[in-house]
Amino acid sequence: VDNRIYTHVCGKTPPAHLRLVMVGAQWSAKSSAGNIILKKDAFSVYHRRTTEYCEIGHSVVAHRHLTVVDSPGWFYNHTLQDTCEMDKSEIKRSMYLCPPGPHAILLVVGLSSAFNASYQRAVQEHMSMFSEEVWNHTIVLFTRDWLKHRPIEEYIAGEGKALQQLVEKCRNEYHVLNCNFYIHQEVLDLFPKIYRMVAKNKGHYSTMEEEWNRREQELIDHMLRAIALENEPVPPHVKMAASLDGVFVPSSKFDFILRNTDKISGH
Ligand SMILES: Nc1nc2c(ncn2[C@@H]2O[C@H](COP(=O)(O)OP(=O)(O)O)[C@@H](O)[C@H]2O)c(=O)[nH]1
Ligand SMILES: [Mg+2]
Repeated sequence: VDNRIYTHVCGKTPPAHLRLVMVGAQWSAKSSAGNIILKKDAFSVYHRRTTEYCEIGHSVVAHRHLTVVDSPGWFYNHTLQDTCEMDKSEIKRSMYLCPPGPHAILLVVGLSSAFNASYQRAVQEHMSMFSEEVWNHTIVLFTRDWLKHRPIEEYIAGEGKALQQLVEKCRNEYHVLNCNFYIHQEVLDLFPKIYRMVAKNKGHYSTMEEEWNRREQELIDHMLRAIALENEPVPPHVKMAASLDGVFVPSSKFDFILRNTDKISGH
């Protein structure tokens, strides 16, 4: 069924090997969700400690090769400035660990914590470390077992504006995964959503593009700085050279040639 959806939208065969990156706040169950998707304990899950470094897990699920990159998260209500440089660079690195870029970024949101304005700001600010294009490749992955039998749509509607805006930013692409115990169908149901998104995007998220955008921005900033400096009135710090009009410069190579053209040309 996934293949048919993909071929219908894209006109190509779907990728046989899927690359996914888990991002999100600490304790949102990124590592647990990664393990559930891979159907093995690829990433360590501790009660007292959260992930510090990116890790890569591979497996074959329902005849698909999967590569999942797990990343450290940010503290749920920290601004980007609050997050330490090491965590920031690890989070950024996650996208580069599955070259040439992930088919889907799973933005993990735990259902047990209230998604308020500061949680939203933390998500926005940390996601801004990637290029804006990242949002077109992101699916919100709701984890934890709080939902019981309540439909997720009801939860999203009831949770308030912040969560609704986040889901809208991800083009209403979301999925619920229980990380407390393995439900095969929940994992299987994630794949058509990923394939549909990849088909719509006509490909995966490209870290090459991210790199180019970053360099382009750097160049623009550099030029803007140069223009700003140029417009500043600077007092001349070098004396203007005196004009040499009418002065004979004996060492000039051109002068020598001019004076000897008849000899050179053989006249
Ligand atoms: N009750 C409950 N606990 C969970 C669930 N998923 C993960 N946890 C626990 O939450 C903690 C953090 O999970 P982890 O996957 O390491 O989160 P991460 O920091 O986002 O990677 C661990 O102690 C897990 O055992 C869940 O669905 N229900
Ligand atoms: Mg983790």
